[in-house]
Amino acid sequence: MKFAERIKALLGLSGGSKDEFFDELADLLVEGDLGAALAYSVADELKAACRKAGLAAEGEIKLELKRILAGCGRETRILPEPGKLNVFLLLGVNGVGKTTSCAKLANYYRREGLAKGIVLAAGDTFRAAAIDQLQIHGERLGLRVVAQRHGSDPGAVLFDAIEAAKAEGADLVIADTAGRMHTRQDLIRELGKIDKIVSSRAEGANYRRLLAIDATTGQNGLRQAEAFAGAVPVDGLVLTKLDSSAKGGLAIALAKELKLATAFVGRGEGYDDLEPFSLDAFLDEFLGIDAGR
Ligand SMILES: Nc1nc2c(ncn2[C@@H]2O[C@H](COP(=O)(O)OP(=O)(O)O)[C@@H](O)[C@H]2O)c(=O)[nH]1
Ligand SMILES: [Mg+2]
Repeated sequence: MKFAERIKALLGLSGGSKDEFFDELADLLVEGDLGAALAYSVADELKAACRKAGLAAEGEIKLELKRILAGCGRETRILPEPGKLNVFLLLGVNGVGKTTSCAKLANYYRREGLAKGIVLAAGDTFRAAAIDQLQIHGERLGLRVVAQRHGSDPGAVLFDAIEAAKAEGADLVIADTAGRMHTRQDLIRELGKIDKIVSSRAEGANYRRLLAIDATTGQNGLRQAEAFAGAVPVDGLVLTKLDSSAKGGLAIALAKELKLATAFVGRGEGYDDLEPFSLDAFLDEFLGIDAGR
């Protein structure tokens, strides 16, 4: 059974406010990637609220649970500011979907008419394949890709891309970066350097750092986010692979534990498989609440 269906089934069985029900709910929330501490505190808060207000009906309990989770979650909008140069940098560990998200974001902003001109920057100079991968996306999307040779300085690639955007009158640079394990302090520190270069080269620009987190990694995502957010300010999360996980409670845990807001969710490998994160819609999906009801 899918996670949302299990939550729904459990809530359907509530029939009062037995302790057992709240324990099982806490376990389900742990499975939904909320993390143990948060799951139990949410279940306790729900139990107290249900007892206080005498909530027993499935619909009432569900809405109360949604209200509690909504109080923990955070959403944010990462949008290009008109009339300015915008630089969006994708960060994260290997394989989470950074490069793919660069292409999806470019596609999204262009489709929605939110950017006039977009330049992609191949800031992952660590792997030659990553440069090719971004170049292929650029060809398919009809976007300029600024790249240098494999092994070159990512800061220099970003500098080039920013200059190219200025020269062309493009208003958005979306930059890929090399994946780095959150456990490698040296690589994490190197991020701080890239960040400084962009901040100084793109003075006056709307500079945003997006951290890509794979929704299927569970609580490890928290450790990753903690390491990255400790090195550079993170403006928003891209929660990728929500199509493969269908749990996604990690978004709530990241908001509650690290105050990180989710900006986008990825739902597949295609260019259109990216959407702005809506906490309200996400919770309906997470809890199996029929929207429009
Ligand atoms: N199912 C699914 N796959 C994704 C999503 N985002 C990225 N991927 C896949 O994950 C793999 C790694 O993506 P990539 O962008 O290369 O990750 P990077 O190492 O962080 O740059 C690729 O096969 C992507 O197609 C997503 O939202 N859903
Ligand atoms: Mg990549």
